[in-house]
Amino acid sequence: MAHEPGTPIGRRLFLGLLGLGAVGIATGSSISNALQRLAKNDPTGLSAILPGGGGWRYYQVNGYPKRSRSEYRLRVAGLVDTPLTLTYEDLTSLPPIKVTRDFQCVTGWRVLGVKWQGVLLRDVLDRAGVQPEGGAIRFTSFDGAYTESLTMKQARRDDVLVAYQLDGKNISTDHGGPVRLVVLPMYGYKNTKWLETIEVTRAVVPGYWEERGYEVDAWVGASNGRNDEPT
Ligand SMILES: Nc1nc2c(c(=O)[nH]1)N[C@H]1C(S)=C(S)[C@@H](COP(=O)(O)O)O[C@H]1N2
Ligand SMILES: [Mo]
Repeated sequence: MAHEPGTPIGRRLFLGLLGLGAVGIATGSSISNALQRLAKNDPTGLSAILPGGGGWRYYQVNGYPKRSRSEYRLRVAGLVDTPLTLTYEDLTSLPPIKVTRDFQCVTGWRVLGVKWQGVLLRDVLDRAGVQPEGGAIRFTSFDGAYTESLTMKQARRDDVLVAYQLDGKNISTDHGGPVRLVVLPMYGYKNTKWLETIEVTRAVVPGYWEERGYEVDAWVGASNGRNDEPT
């Protein structure tokens, strides 16, 4: 959560909330809840100054689905020699990879120095064995709505992870836990939260936002008409 219970709320932030008409306070729900709602649906950028918020927005197009680590399964399907159903422990027993990179949403917000831990998508693909005609990946989410895509060449990069930790902790439900995709060189929308299926396809099938106008190749600084500095 963006706001840790018990953290003092600064005067500047409090006045900011009043300015926004944070009715939660007036109607008696806790300030903490008001802050959390604000951080999740931030019209102002104010959540960037919340203690512990660090600039994150929480995005979801179809709610925040919850799945525990023990009930979690990742399916690897499509054009593979051996379709797989991996448990959380199957994933964490693959060689762990740690990376630190800024997280950049195409709408403009950025979180500096995010630490991820996970496994290479490539390692997962190699366990299943990609067939020669497999040219792309289609990702689905257990939110039942979100989809994404990568070319096989992109999917096999050293900076594309199936991630299970964020800043040293298990990835929270808000952030797409227990397992989400992390495509470090691309904009946030590639980073499918609540990852459920990795399907090898012949060609790219455009994902949720790609059907709504975002570029299929989502390189930070070189796509979607933006010029953010890659880091
Ligand atoms: N399942 C799912 N994954 C998603 C999204 C979403 O709405 N649903 N939003 C995407 C977008 S646009 C961004 S910027 C990041 C935001 O990650 P966060 O919610 O952890 O901040 O998640 C991406 N992955
Ligand atoms: Mo985004």
